[in-house]
Amino acid sequence: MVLAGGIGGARFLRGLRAAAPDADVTVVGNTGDDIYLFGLKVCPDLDTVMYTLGGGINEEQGWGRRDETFVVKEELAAYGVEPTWFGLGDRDFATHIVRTQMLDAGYPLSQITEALCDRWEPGVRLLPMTDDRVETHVVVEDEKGRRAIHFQEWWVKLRASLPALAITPVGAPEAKPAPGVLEAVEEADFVLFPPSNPVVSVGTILAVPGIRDALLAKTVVGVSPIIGGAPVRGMADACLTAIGVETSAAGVAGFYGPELVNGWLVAPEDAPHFASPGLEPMTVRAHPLLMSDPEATRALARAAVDLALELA
Ligand code: GDP
Ligand code: FO1
Ligand code: CA
Repeated sequence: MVLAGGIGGARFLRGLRAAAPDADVTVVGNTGDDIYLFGLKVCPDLDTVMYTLGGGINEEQGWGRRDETFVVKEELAAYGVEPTWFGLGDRDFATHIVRTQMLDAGYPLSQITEALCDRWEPGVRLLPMTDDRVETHVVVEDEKGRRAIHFQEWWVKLRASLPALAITPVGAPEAKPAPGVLEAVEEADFVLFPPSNPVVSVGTILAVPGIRDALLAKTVVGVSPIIGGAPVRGMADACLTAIGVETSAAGVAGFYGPELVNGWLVAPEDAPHFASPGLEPMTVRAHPLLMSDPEATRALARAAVDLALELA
């Protein structure tokens, strides 16, 4: 089993599929990034996993569809309809229309995700963390005062230019794990945390009551999303700063804690910084962490599996 955010999670999963082609992999996806736009339910992280594993992703961008056009977006902008800062493409729109239609017809997100995956055949079982509505909000402050905005507004529109005073997965405390999530944890031989954002991807999944507790009984191996004190891409450092965690492989390891994460893969240059006590009995192992090409990504996933098999 794997807990996944968007790009980091999806790329790792592609490596895992290559490293263990015969394994039954269940993916629990983050839905805290979800947002209603133009009346449509958009699930960026679920879609990033689905499109990446299904061969439909825009590889350079890491999110959205390849061969995308933006006619509908331009037409909406011509009507003056907000928001204009979120890049929904024409092909992507179809996914959100199908999803919203099914939600309106009463289907839970877990069943809708399964139906969408019938087309994309990602080769894993993709489950949303919950069928309940969870939205990550970020508290910011500027000349207009202090207010909470949607995570996507902070991330995509503001590019995290205002410091996050707080990051809250609204609705998570009342949410229930989606059907099959806790059962899949129980049945899993081990659990992998890909190099996803520890705060707004993996951290949000862990905020759904029951999931973290279920994982405590499991062998968990994580891959650091931080190499040499910086996120590989994106602005994960702004999220870590908001919750008072140092942007380092050790900082993220401490955030998860040794009671949850049993094995931790770090970049070779970060390994010397793990002499620090406090993380015992976590097993820390060095491995190149850049998912720069399919082979490096496969080797990274294999190293995570091997460590998990050793510790399980
Ligand atoms: P998002 O939802 O699209 O932001 O994607 P995730 O939450 O799944 O992953 C984002 C994280 O992936 C960022 O913190 C990056 O630092 C990390 N990341 C991206 N590419 C790589 C890589 O090649 N290696 C490692 N170790 N981390 C990566
Ligand atoms: N990220 C951006 O930085 N700009 C966008 O316009 C944008 C559009 C978008 C549309 C669909 C989708 O599934 C994802 C999209 N993303 C976009 C990525 C995504 O919303 C964020 O990078 C992640 O959720 C951050 O974790
Ligand atoms: Ca995300």
